Parts: sequence; C-alpha cells; structure tokens
Amino acid sequence: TPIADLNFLRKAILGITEAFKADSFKEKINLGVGAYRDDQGKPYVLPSVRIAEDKVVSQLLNKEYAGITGVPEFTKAAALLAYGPDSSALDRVAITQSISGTGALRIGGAFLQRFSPGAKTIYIPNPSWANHAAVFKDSGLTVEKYRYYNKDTIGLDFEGLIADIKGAPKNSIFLLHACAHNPTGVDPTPEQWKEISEAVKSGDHYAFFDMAYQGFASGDTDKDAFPIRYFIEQGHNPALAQSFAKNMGLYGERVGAFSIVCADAEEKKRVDSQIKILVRPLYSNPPVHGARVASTILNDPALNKQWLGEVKEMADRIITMRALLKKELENLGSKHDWSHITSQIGMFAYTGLTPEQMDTLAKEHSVYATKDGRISVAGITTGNVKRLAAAIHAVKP
Ligand code: PLP
Ligand code: TYF
Repeated sequence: TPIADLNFLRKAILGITEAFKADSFKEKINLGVGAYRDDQGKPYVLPSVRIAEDKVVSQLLNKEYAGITGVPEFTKAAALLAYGPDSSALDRVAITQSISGTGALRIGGAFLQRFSPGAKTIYIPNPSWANHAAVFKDSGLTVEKYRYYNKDTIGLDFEGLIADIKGAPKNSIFLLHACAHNPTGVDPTPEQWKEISEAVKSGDHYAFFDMAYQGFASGDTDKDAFPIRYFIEQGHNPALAQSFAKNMGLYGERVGAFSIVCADAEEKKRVDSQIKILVRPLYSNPPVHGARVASTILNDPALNKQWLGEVKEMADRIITMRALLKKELENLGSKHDWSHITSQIGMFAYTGLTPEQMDTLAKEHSVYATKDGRISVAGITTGNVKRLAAAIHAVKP
C-alpha cells in the first residue's frame, strides 16, 4: 500500500542515515540516500553553482514574492533544457516552477486528478521511487503498478511492461522515469521507448514523465531527454516533472518545474490558468533563491557550458566506480555475474542482494544501503571500493 511504501521509504532511507550516524566504525560506508558525493565521500557543491550564487548575491536583488508560477527566466530555461531548442512544444508548453521534483509530481497529480478523463488511475513502475505512490495517492489518484523489473535477468521486463500498458483501461495515466530509473538503474533502450510510445498511444493513455536525473544517465542532458522529445515527435502531449536536485546538486534549495505540453497556444493559456488555481492554495508561490541560481547557470552561455561539463564529470565518476566495484569483486574471485553493476545506469545499482544480505552488510561490515539491495553508486570512492567489494563478497561468497 502507499502508506507501507512511505514507511518503507522513511525506514529505508532516513533510518539508514540514522544507523550510519550511530556507527562509530571509522571506515563505515553510506550508500543509502541518492545524493552525489565526491571521491573524498564529501557532499559536492558544483563550482558553476558557487559562481552563479556569487552572481545572484552581487546583484543585490530584493526578496519580493515571485509570481505563482515562479521565476520566469528559470521556467523558460528549464523548458528549453528538457524539450530542446528545436522543439515544436516550446510555444505550447504550460510550465510552473515547483518545490523540486516532488512538488512537480504533486502539482501534476492534482492537475490530473482534476482534469484527466476516465478512472483517474496512475500506473507507476514496479518497483519505483517509494514516494511516488504516496504523492499520487495524496493527490486523489488511484495508484496501480505496471511490470518493469525482471528479478531473474536483473533487467527490464519489457514484455510485461508492454502487456500492462496495453491491458490498462483506456485513458489511464502512465508515470514513466525519463532516464536513470530509481531504484533499478535499468532504462528502456531507444528502440524499446518507441514501442512504449506506440503502446501508450494505442491505449489512449496519458504519459507523465518524471525526470529527476537529466544528465546523470549518460552525462549528456540532450541524450537523457530522448524519451520525452521522441514522445512529442510522435504526437503525445505529455506532462513532465523536472528536478534540479541531482544535476545541479541543489537538493535543499528545492528547484524544479512542472510542465504540460498542450495542443496549441490557446489550450496553453487555459492550462496556465488552471495551474495557477491549483498552486495558489497549495503554497502561494515558490522560493526564489535556488531558481535564480539555476536560471543564472542555464541562461549564461559560459556558465551553462561549465555546468554541462560538471554534470558529465559526476556521471563519469559514477560510471568509473561501477567498473571499479565490478573489477574488485572479480579480483576477489567472485563467481557471480556482476555485469549488471556496469550495465545499469544513473545514480543507483540494484545489486540483487537479498534483504538478509543487506542486513549483514550493515551489521557486520558497516555498509549501509536500502534493504531492496539498492546501493547509491554516488557514495562509492576510490578509497572505499576495495572494502565495499570485500564486504559484498563476504555476504554473497
Ligand atoms: N523522482 C525520482 C525518481 C527521484 O529519485 C527523486 C528523488 O531524488 C525525485 C523524484 C524527487 O526529488 P526532489 O524532490 O528532491 O527533486
Ligand atoms: O531515492 C533516493 O534516495 C533519492 C533521494 O523523500 C530522496 O531520491 C529520498 C527520499 C526523499 C527525497 C529524496
């Protein structure tokens, strides 16, 4: 149930941080929460963010309220980043700033609860980010799951996924992770996305993309946006939740955007107006500082280029750590196939370790991660990877 999911999330992620903090072992490793760490294991503020913050502060701007939909220079640039500069959608997309990705999902849930035709059921992948079910249930939607992950192949259950899309009642809503699926790290290929687009269309379904990791999957923000851009080319008018928590490292600043591609500029006006009617009683208007920082990065060509380089560096460090972990496991003589560690992408690896093995990792090896076997690869460093591999090898010899 969504409540059980939420309790799981709390225990899973916040409980892990607590247990990690309480552990006095010097070489303890925290692979719980999905937050990027540098190779020293420290939280990372992007250099481009430091520069942008200096620029914002030095302008001595006032602290007046933003409009209901936030900082316009930010939302305009966020749409460009997601949809691409040549997108046919740009002049018909209704967009609002949001309280990061979670807030974008919540506005989207509320909008679809109010305006979606049919049974107002949203299908989320099994498994999915544990907060999805709670967010959509609180929005008044019915939450169902579609098949996504195949335990046996440690990969995508593509047949199941397509069958569930085709089998859902007409006018269902499908929540799709745009890239770097959380928690599995398993994404459809471009060819598979084409079939997913067809299946969504054939069921008269509605696509709602969650893009919390643009740039983190491939290191290239354009490549990672492929599914959304392809869907629009194919005539879908999807909704989109964007987060800048991960790709700008702005976690606590809560920078995000919610948008809906409309049929035309006239429909966009009506949707803009309805979004304002929804947001006003939720929180009146969003915070400005983080949006100004993100806007500065997105709108300054030199800074934008620097930022894209930094996103790629983060993505590349994660890819390097995947390869290193796999190699260390092989060096230890592990007979298991660990190829999924390098074939999965984004911030997480879904190791296939059981809840019991994860428990032993924590209790006997001071390695903390969620019970579902997910590890945040962003927490692996050249300094801890050997010990991590040894711990995994010990619990799964
Ligand atoms: N969606 C997914 C798939 C996530 O993993 C997360 C968490 O990082 C979010 C949305 C929302 O994160 P935030 O509200 O911090 O932007
Ligand atoms: O799954 C994760 O670890 C990230 C971080 O309420 C996160 O998505 C976890 C819980 C939460 C917000 C973000």
